[in-house]
Amino acid sequence: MPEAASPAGLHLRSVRCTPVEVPLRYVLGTSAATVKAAPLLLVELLTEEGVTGRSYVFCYRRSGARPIAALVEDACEVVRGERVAPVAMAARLQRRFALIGVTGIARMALSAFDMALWDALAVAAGVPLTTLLGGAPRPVRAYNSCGLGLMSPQEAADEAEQLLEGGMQAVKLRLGYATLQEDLAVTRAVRARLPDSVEVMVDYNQALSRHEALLRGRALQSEGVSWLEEPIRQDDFAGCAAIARALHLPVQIGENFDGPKDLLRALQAEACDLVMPDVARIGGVTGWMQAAGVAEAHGIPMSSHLMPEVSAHLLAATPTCHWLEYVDWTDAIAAEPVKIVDGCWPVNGTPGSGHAWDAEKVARWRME
Ligand code: SMN
Ligand code: MG
Repeated sequence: MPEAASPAGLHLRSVRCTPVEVPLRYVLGTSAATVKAAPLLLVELLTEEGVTGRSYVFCYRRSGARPIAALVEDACEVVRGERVAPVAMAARLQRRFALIGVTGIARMALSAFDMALWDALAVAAGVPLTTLLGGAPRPVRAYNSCGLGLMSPQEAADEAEQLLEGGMQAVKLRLGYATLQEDLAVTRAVRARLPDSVEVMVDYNQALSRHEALLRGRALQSEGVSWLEEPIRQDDFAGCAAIARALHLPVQIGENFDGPKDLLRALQAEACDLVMPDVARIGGVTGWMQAAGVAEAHGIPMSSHLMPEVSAHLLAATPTCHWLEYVDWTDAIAAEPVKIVDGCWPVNGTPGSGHAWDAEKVARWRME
């Protein structure tokens, strides 16, 4: 790789997509589906100047990887040969993809493409992505979101304790058992096992009706939990607003926001107290920074969803930075797995957005 390729002088040559399915150290049983292995799509953008831009997205299901790859390749064709300019390219691509609709996996593909463009710019400039965005490299506070799926109170308490390694100061518990009593039993078992200083977030993955969410939210708010995540259908902003008004426990949503416009609509509806966009659904780095401006304008704390590598860089440049969601999923393919230190993800001076994969490990977990 040439040392000091000017970021202004990068031109897009081609893209290579590699689907992998990485094993999880902790199985993640949510109320919607159980994740035992994580299908990821790795994206590498090659430039005429020899700089490679990297990104990846979590595909949720094995079947997601191929169609997302096809859409990334399609996006690359649209702007191939042009000067790398993610904001301008995002506008062009959104226009070109308007007929299929920039939503769902098309949104994920354009987000992956955007993240790789920004990575290339940061690598070429020889700076960490956060620096390119006006942030300062620094440790970002993280909560451990590995594991703690639906399981018995005893198992959950044991697992919660293991998740404190690396000095983690917060964990996230999945709820949405058949009854409130079961939700309470697991929450109490976890809360009782952890030091008071450790925060416990709870996530329903949209399991509840509005009525049930009010009942369970009222019960949970005296149980020492820090936020109530996606209690009901993610797009029912009026329902979320009613719940947020009724509870002093903060309501957290955002992993299903489709672009910055959804974050704006949610905040205009006063649907939540906290937001946590997913970089692959909010529109990549470009969409995230636009969303961060909207969150800042509303005074709403902003956290991330999965994909901690790039998210850490983004949070370090987010005015209302709250929590990084930590998962260890890419340890299986990383040249060097990231180590959490004192509960923080280290964003250091390494150029780019934190993607260095080991070719042999990638080959081992490649999905055919
Ligand atoms: C979640 C969603 C999808 C896959 C894994 C985990 C969860 C979270 O909602 O917020 O981490
Ligand atoms: Mg969630």
